[in-house]
Amino acid sequence: ATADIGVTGLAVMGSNLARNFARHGYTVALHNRTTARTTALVDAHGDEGSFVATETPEEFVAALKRPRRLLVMVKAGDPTDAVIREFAPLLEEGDVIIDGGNAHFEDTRRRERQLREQGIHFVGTGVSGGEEGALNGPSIMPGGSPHSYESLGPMLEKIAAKADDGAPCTTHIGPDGAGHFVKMVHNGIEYADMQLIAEAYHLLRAIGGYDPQQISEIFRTWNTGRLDSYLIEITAEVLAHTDAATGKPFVDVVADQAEQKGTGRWTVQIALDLGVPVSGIAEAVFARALSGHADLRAASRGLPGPQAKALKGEAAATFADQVEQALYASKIVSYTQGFHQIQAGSDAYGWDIDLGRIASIWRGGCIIRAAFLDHITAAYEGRPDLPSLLSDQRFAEEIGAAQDDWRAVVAAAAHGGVPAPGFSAALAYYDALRAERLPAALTQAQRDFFGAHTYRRADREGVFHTLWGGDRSEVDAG
Ligand code: NBP
Repeated sequence: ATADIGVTGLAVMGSNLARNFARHGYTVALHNRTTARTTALVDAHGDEGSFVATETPEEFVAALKRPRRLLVMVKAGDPTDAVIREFAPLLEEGDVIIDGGNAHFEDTRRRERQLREQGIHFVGTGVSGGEEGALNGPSIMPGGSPHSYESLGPMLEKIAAKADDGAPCTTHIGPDGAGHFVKMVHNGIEYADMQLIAEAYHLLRAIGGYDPQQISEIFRTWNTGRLDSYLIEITAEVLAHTDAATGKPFVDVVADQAEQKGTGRWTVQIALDLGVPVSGIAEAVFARALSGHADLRAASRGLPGPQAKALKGEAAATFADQVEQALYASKIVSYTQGFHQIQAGSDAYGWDIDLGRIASIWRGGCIIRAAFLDHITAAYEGRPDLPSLLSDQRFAEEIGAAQDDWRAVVAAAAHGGVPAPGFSAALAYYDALRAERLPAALTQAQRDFFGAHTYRRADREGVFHTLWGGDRSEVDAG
């Protein structure tokens, strides 16, 4: 046995991760259900490092040094279970199976539990950065036992992206499903970031009166400031692109129906279970869903509403600055909500996740990489028990300074009839948190009225019920 690690599942992600390991000096055993993929990889890239191509699961396992490290990069769901069923009987105590697919964290918890009984470490691992990241350095979010990280961590740290300060974009996230949970929320935040950027574009076009080329320039400028991020950068590229067939802006020839694979939806489903208000992520998932209802949209197109009037000159430029403020403020809210969800997951499952470390490993390699994440890391380093990102002085001051423009943009969207669910939901969240009193008091009173659900009083301890159907006197319901 000569291989330091083995990769089974050699589609784009598995192939690129295998090459990444090999380029860092590791000997990599290769396996794929269909051998043609293994052969193709060795033919095309065999000279990049040391590979051991294998055909059968037995050969593959035999090629691995002990404790064996076996990275599974197959389609998430049943294929992952099939691969585990195939390989687990061939492994021994202390060996490590790493699942780098986009698994649901509950599946990861189940698999970890089952394999633990056999003495096998199961490391559910989030990998972000797409195929390019897999090859050149992804952000890696491994869960599993701390023991497994001792042998695996140094290898992951080698192949991971490096942040600007040189730190590797990986860390041990926490036990069992913690890695996949954090990857899931990462993707949820990614949905929210993308939705906010899309709304900024829409507003700049419909109300600002800018064309895609000009908006590309605006994004390019934003990318040199506090919004500096991969998603802003690629947005500028997309908006500057012209369709070769028609000569039109590319964004105008793409069908306006956004698809999704499921991690954003999972984030919202789990947030509902945990009772965490991730309204920005939810709006982003629903915005994609709404866009896909072509028939409903066609049937609704004639509904009355204002026609947004485009601003000109100085007024348009001022509006663009306001949109930048609204985007930044809404982004702070998205991350506040996402980190709240990670904290809630960590509490519910006993993962003890270090939120500052999470922000720090998202600084490179992944889709939401952004300069902004440095400030989140600093916020949690300064105060590990920070109740919310909005409690951090820097973020509180920034959002405070942005709020007038943010409100102006949300108002302009409403007046102009331009949907801005992400901006609006973020602002509503901010104002709800700030509120001295919420109308939840009325909601709870209604619940007591129709269902005798009882209520607590703001002025004294206890649980009460009002006899709504009788003399409306209050009784002690404690
Ligand atoms: P795919 O998700 O397209 O999966 C293809 C691989 O799964 C092939 O190697 C295929 O083998 C194997 N496979 C299947 Br399908 N069913 C199998 C089974 N029953 N037994 C054994 N192998 C089976 O590949 P991918 O796009 O490279 O993604 C791999 C994983 O990484 C997925 O879980 C994905 O969600 C995750 N991920 C993807 C990205 C991305 O940007 N694409 C990013 C981060 C994570 P075959 O060749 O024999 O058909």
